Amino acid sequence: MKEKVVITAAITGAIHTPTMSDHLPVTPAQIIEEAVRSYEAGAAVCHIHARDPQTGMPVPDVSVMKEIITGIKSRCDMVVCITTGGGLGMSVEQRVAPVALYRPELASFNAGSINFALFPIVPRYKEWKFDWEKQYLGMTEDFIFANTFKSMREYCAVFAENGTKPEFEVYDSGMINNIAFLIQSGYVSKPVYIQFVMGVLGGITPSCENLLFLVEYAKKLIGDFEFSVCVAGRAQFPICTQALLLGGNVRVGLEDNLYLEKGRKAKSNAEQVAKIARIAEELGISPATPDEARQILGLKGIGQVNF
Ligand code: KMH
Ligand code: ZN
Repeated sequence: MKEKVVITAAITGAIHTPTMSDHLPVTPAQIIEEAVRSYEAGAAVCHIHARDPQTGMPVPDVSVMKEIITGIKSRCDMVVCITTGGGLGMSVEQRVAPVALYRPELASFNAGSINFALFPIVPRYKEWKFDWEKQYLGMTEDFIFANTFKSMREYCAVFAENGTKPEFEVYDSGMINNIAFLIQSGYVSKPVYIQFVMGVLGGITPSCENLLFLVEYAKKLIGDFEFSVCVAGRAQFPICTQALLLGGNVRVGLEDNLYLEKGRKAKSNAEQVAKIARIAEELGISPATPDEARQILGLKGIGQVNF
């Protein structure tokens, strides 16, 4: 086990919709506030998506993204990890645009294509706060989250040109093979940083056996690497605790899970960060500061970003 853990707060994402929780931040001001409060609770990294401030719909709007990331940077020194997963239906060009514009230290890099299915959630709700929500979720019955080898090669080039470290989002074991291929092809260099994303319908389910398998399989194919774990839904805290025991880092936040515990919605991202920080401390592991996280993840430094 390590002594320090990098806690990432995934503030809002592009999966949950405003109907699902009153506490989901959607405006730039709310997202900035949630990121700063997460930092105060122990998060060294925030993972950022942009939403339409009026409707909460995920949008590929680089000016909204800029408002959010500059707002966070003006208030704390946490690492800003910009999404390149974006939201459902965005083009690969729209998704990667903020990397070239803002040259962040870290950005997500989805390591392969999957069925990204949210449609089973729809019948749980009778009324929606906004018109777009039902259609957005429902259309995923026929949706592929496309990350082809061509677009991954192009993403590698954009990341390298801008000194942005890829955080490889791995939803299933085949994606580890994809990363090994990108390394062997010289498109990306080691050590890589992997975020194991468990619990998306279309990807691997969260279980202790599956996480152990992913970590061991990645060791076999890639050798040394840094990793973090995030889980969609209620297994978030148990599996993140397992990640701590395996020497990994953790991601929590309302992007992945709206609850703090069974039957109790989280009122903020910071509540979830504080909970995982507490669990880590009990295990003798302290939350890394942003600068310690930069060291652990091999980032270029906050002085090198373009925002
Ligand atoms: N929302 C997660 C399931 C990204 O932003 O690039 C995956 C994610 C993807 O965080
Ligand atoms: Zn995301």
